[in-house]
Amino acid sequence: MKQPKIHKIYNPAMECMDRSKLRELQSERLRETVKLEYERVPLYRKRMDEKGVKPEDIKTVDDLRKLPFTEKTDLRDEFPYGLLAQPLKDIVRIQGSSGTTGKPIVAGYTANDVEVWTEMVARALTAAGGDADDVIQICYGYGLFTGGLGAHQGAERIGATVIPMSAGNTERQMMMMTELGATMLCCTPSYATYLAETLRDRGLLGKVKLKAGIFGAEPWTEEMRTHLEEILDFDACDIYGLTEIGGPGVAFECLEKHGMHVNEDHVIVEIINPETGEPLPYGESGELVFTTITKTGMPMLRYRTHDICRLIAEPCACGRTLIRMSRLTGRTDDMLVIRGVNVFPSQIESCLVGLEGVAPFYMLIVDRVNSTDKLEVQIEMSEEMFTDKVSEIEQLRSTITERIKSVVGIAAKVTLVPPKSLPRSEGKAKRIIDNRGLTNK
Ligand code: DLL
Repeated sequence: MKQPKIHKIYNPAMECMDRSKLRELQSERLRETVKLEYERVPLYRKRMDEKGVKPEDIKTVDDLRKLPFTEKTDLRDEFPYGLLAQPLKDIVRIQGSSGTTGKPIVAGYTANDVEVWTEMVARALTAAGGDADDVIQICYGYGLFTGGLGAHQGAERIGATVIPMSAGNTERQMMMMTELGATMLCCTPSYATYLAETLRDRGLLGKVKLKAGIFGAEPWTEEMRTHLEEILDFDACDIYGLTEIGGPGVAFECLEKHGMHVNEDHVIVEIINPETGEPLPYGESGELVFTTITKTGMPMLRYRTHDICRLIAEPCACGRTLIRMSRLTGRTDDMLVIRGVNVFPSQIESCLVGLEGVAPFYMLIVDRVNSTDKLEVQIEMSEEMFTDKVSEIEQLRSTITERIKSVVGIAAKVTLVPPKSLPRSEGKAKRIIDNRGLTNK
């Protein structure tokens, strides 16, 4: 039997604020942040001067659009300390992006910023039903990546018992989870799936006490949630964040599981048209942009995330008044354009999860043959399909091919590969191999 859902509010004063009061608070904090950036960060002063905007022109949230955008390239160009608004002696922590290519993105945090971030994660854990009675197993990587330390700080803040496993070593993760009685799990959704399936295959599910999991750092789907919840009989909640803005916890799901509440007393969120940069109304899909309003070490004005989603303004049944962001449907910069069609890995995933005979591990491989783009989708078969149901493989392959054609709109070559043959990741899953040498902007 599932536990009854408890709608906990970590800090009701901030999470359930009247929205007009929240807007006043945001405006006040925005004014302070803009002043700080203009006085301390040469790049922001230059950008604002170029636009003819002075700090005193920014009075309320409505003036936000007068401000320049910040891009990931700005962080690379100003690497490592060019965007700091405080002397290095006041920076207590450096965190970095988990990306594997190019120059790293690093962000400096003051003690205040670590505190803000801790508060955001504490809210996220509480919203998923966590409290001091919980034993929280963290298998996000600890290190420059914000996942491990971020989840850790939040878990300690709510008084939980933390098992700081970091990523990797599945055998050990399973042993600790079952022996120490972990009640909550924090990791990427792809690793959670791998762990869940391995626990199931080993017949260990009876020893698992998990009541909730908080999964983020990479895109996942509703189908993946259902799959995980079916195996582990718990609540799987989404959590979003990025190094530049404050790590995990920028937005989090409550047990209603219908979009992630944005911590709007710490950040202002906008959705813009990625082509024109114009703000879009609530409900429309576009690029997510954040302005931090309580960070002091490396505040960000209108940071373009390249993540695509929509904002949900309707009140949530949990009682929080914080706006919600939908699941991400992709990124403006990892979107594949294949024969003129926009393809997101999450679309392929939605065609697979729930199908008997396949594991949720797949890879998109794009090649250009005689000027035509070809998409191959490699998908792992389940152990059972591979060993006992060989006669059904062809039928499965054609079902998937049809699904992909109807969901994505293009034909793909589907290859079913043996179980556990695709590379596993302990961090973010790598789902695309693009051999065309294109950048899909
Ligand atoms: O991934 C922070 C994080 C750690 C979030 C743990 C959640 C849990 P970065 O490494 O800087 O930070 O990567 C940020 O990851 O712009 C998104 O494209 C993607 N991302 C993060 N959370 C989600 C999510 C961390 N819930 C980038 N769904 C972001 C989809 C996500 N994508």
